[in-house]
Amino acid sequence: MHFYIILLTTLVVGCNAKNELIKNDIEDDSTLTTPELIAKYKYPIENHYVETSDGYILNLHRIPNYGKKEATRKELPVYLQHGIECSSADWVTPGPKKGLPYLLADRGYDVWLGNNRGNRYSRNHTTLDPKRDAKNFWNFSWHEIGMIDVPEMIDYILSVTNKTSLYHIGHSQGTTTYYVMCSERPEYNTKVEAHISLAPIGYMNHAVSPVIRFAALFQKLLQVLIKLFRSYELLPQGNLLNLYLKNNCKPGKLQFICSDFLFMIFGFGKDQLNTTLLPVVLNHFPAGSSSKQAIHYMQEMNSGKFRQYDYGLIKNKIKYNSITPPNYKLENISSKVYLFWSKNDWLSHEKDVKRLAERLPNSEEILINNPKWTHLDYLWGIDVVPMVYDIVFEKLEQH
Ligand SMILES: *[C@@H]1O[C@H](CO)[C@@H](O)[C@H](O)[C@H]1NC(C)=O
Ligand SMILES: *[C@@H]1O[C@H](CO)[C@@H](O)[C@H](O)[C@H]1NC(C)=O
Ligand SMILES: *[C@@H]1O[C@H](CO)[C@@H](O)[C@H](O)[C@H]1NC(C)=O
Ligand SMILES: *[C@@H]1O[C@H](CO)[C@@H](O)[C@H](O)[C@H]1NC(C)=O
Ligand SMILES: CC(=O)N[C@H]1CO[C@H](CO)[C@@H](O)[C@@H]1O
Repeated sequence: MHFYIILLTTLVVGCNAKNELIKNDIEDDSTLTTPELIAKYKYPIENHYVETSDGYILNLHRIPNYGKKEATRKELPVYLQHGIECSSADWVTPGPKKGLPYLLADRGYDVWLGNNRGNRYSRNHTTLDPKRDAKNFWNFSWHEIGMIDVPEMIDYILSVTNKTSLYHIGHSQGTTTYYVMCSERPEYNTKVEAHISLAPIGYMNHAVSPVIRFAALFQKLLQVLIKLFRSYELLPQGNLLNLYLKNNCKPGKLQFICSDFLFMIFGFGKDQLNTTLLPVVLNHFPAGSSSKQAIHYMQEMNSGKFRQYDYGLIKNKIKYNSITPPNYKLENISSKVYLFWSKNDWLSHEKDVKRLAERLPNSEEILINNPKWTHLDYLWGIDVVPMVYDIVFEKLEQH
């Protein structure tokens, strides 16, 4: 009898202790920054700053590999670029054994996590203040990120590591900015050994996300409202949505609202959603971007083109010498591009991916072997390692 009571208490205490541990981890991981998270899980971490040619100060996070045994070290660095409203944190929130940067580091890669202008880690500028000079500071789209931030981060990484090329992995907007860069600055094709596109976003007119589609209907009106209310920044850290998600996404609270919020935008798929991880994820996301980035995507949905920002007839004529914006020259992307796509992605639609693939001279498609895979499962899906990352590692090894 006694034995059973002791056993029972041990089990209960044991479980409680374990739950307590998980609970603390969840709370910690929600508030820590990317470098703090990486340090907590005992990986080496470095902070780097890149000053762009137009004055933005970008924060790169690095998990270096020089502490590893020479024989296990991989030759070329890997540079990861996040999507819209995301940051370097979204790659690492699932923790070691799940997060792509950790898995790459375990395999001996020197891992670099980019943060494009405007997100919580890259809000500094040599002369502009994101609040006081909002109109100018936030006057950029993913066009500028692809033309300036991505190539300048690549040059920085290559100079620090003394290499001539690297691997590049992008998720969502992180793929758009890659296509922009290699289309318009083709000399960067040779600096990338291979590019992995997770949920490719080039053309967008078949995207099914009802939230985004609905917003796109009112694109012109939204542009007026943005000017009127001076809301040049879209969903910065600490905004009302953030606070709401922070307070209500904990287990036991109205968690279904949080998951439904993600599902409505990115695609329904409960199977791959880890509800324990959700509060952590939603404390790091959204991380801030410009309203102009969202408007540029809406223009894509409405025009069916993958082209530069549409400033309107007159300004287009002055800026581009044509009343419509120029298309991106996808044929210039000579580097190897692996397109990872899925059938339940509400932003990266099969038809749009196929159309993109047709124009890319050196691409290969990989369809995710799970018909319910959504846009966000590439980062946080329960089975992301066997479904996606194992194939990514295989592809990198081939180069
Ligand atoms: C960026 O700005 C923040 C807040 O003003 C400051 O704490 C931080 O040190 C700055 N970082 C760089 C690299 O200038
Ligand atoms: C924003 O940038 C565009 C393109 O670089 C430029 O034409 C426009 O004048 C800028 N607007 C403001 C308010 O600075
Ligand atoms: C950089 O790499 C080149 C060869 O690629 C080598 O000759 C040179 O010594 C290296 N420089 C440094 C500082 O490691
Ligand atoms: C869900 O996330 C938590 C916290 O990161 C982790 O401990 C757990 O193993 C994850 N569950 C699954 C099924 O991946
Ligand atoms: C370097 C390169 O391939 N440049 C080409 C980019 O695309 C334009 C138009 O498609 C060509 O004219 C360039 O030669």
